[in-house]
Amino acid sequence: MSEVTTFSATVSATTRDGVLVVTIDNAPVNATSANVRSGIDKALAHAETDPGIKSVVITGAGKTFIGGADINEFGKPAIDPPLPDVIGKIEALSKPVVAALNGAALGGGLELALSCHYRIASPSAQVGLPEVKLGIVPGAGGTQRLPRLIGIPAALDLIASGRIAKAGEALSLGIVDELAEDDLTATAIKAAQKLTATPPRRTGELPVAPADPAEIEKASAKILAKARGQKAPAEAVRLIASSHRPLAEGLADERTTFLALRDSREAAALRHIFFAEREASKVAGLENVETPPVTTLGICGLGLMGSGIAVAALGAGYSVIGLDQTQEAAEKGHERIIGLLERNLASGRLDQSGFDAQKSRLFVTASDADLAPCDLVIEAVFDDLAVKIDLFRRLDKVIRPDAILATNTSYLNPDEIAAATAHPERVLGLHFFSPAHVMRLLEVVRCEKTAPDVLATGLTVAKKLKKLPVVTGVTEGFIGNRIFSAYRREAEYLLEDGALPHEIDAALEDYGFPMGLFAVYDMAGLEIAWARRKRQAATRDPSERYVEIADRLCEAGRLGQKSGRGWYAYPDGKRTIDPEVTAIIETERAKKHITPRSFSKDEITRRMLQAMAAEGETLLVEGIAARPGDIDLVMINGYGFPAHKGGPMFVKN
Ligand code: T1G
Repeated sequence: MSEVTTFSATVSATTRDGVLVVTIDNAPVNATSANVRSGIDKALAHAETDPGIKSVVITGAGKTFIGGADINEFGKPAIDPPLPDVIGKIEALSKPVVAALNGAALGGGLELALSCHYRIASPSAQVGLPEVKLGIVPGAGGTQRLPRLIGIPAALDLIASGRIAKAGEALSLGIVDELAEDDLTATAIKAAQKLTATPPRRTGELPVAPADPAEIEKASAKILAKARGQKAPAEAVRLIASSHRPLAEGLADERTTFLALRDSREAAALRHIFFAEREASKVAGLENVETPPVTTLGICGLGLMGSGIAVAALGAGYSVIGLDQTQEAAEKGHERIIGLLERNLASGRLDQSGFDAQKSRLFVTASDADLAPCDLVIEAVFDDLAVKIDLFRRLDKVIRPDAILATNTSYLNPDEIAAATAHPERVLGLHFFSPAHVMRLLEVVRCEKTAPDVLATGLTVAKKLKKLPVVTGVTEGFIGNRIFSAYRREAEYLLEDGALPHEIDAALEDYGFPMGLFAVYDMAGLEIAWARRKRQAATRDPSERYVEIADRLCEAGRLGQKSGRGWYAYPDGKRTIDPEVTAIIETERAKKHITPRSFSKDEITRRMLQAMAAEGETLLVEGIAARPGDIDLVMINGYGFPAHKGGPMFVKN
């Protein structure tokens, strides 16, 4: 093996038996930053001219092949060589080039691999073109080369969804040619040597297999329906469906489209979310905090929320001890959890061995003492302060002094719960969103006395549960429900001022919410908010505008969809505008001598967004939320705010 040749700070190579093995080492994910592109460019020139080099292998250092183009470079002056040029030179090289996928090959990373003449993957490798999740399309040949390898329908599925495929699927699709069970580089060198006997197979020269227009039409329609107004998926569909064009023409169209989308507000919003998700779990002061190992979770209350948490915990590899009030209730909870696991088995999300392993890690009981082995206990019992305090007092006597107590309360004050325990420093909030085994968002509540290692452990457990943790301080409703209350209030002001529920819902749905606020309200039920409003009545600030319309609906028994009537009527389950509700709204307006006026969709949307952003600003000033991006993540992942808009705080700027 020759000595190492350095082509740039992030690209080096050795020559082994006539094969130039090029390694990209650009932490943290080997993104194709300018330095990587220039290094590969120089390595290719060297390979082309050095007669001792017969073929080339390109691989990555660490656990990622190439995580994509460097997103940090977007919006900055372009630095040559552009990635498509480097990729074109790989494909055009007169000597065979083999991609050795040592890990994730995503975005520009997969596009670079597609331009190689052969692709070998380690079993841990993953491939994907997730650009649409950033509001863009692949910009370096993905929409043109992938269909040439795997056909239009399969390319539509991967690119328009942005999903990641594991090595096995990549092999079966034809994205990779071979899996290397061991020593990826040695296998790649052998393949590179063998390929010198035949002319390089250039992906760009392959024909696109003919596809049934009806099948393409059907797939495209499904993608556009799901895109809910986003531009990138539609453009991806157009580029892929027309990939039978001459390569140069398709590449030019793709590049123009990519550049236009990259500079769009929608792409800026999605990049904001991408980085916000990674910032959210970086909490000042926790950088070097040691977190104890957590292997066994206790879950108290095995109802809808508790069983969802249990399924998420079992899926993450934890052992779960479930506690309920009686053995019968515990058994019912066990059945509920197993039922959810069986659904995962039936859907293929879980295989039989996975199901058996998860089932074997579940134990339920009605005896507090059985929670003694738990490293962390999450309570998801009835949202009543006395009930939670009593439970935590009992658990104080049972669990180890270093074990952690987490409350899942939505509206109670976790500081009051913590204050009732012997060790308030070990208490924090873990506010899951229902269904807890599906919803990514997890508000990690930093109570007044929560110790740093306890908070850090909560974040570690959240990530292992595959949740999106966002730290919040203690306030009624934490971040999400505080903002939800503010925009519900604004919607009710709009009702009094002249708008109707279906007009407000239509404006929100046009903006990109999957469902309007009043439709969501009816689905969740009006009684919880009503009980809270009644609880707050005595201490409500008389100078604050209070809208009584929702109270009138509840007093009339209109508690939402499950009672057949709420903000809407539900004859045979279909949501319909109800003149009775309009009459109630008009009566309330008259009582306050309000002359109703009409509102445009834009005005409704603007007022709702402003109400969210204003409450968000307050949460930042109060120190409840650490960053605007955290607030955006909560509203997108917990309340349906359209991700491609970036969140209420992003929109505001
Ligand atoms: N550019 C710049 N930084 C990136 C990056 C990227 N593509 N991907 C990750 N990072 C940073 C991230 O911000 C974090 O930084 C650190 O790396 C670790 O990330 C031409 C134009 C690769 C699966 O969309 O999916 O190619 O917080 O926590 O869990 O058509 O990162 O440490 O300071 O996610 O091990 C397309 C995005 C780009 C893939 C690794 N590619 N990345 O997961 O680490 S557009 C993507 C990921 C493109 C072409 C187009 C994941 C990962 P910090 P992490 P991880």
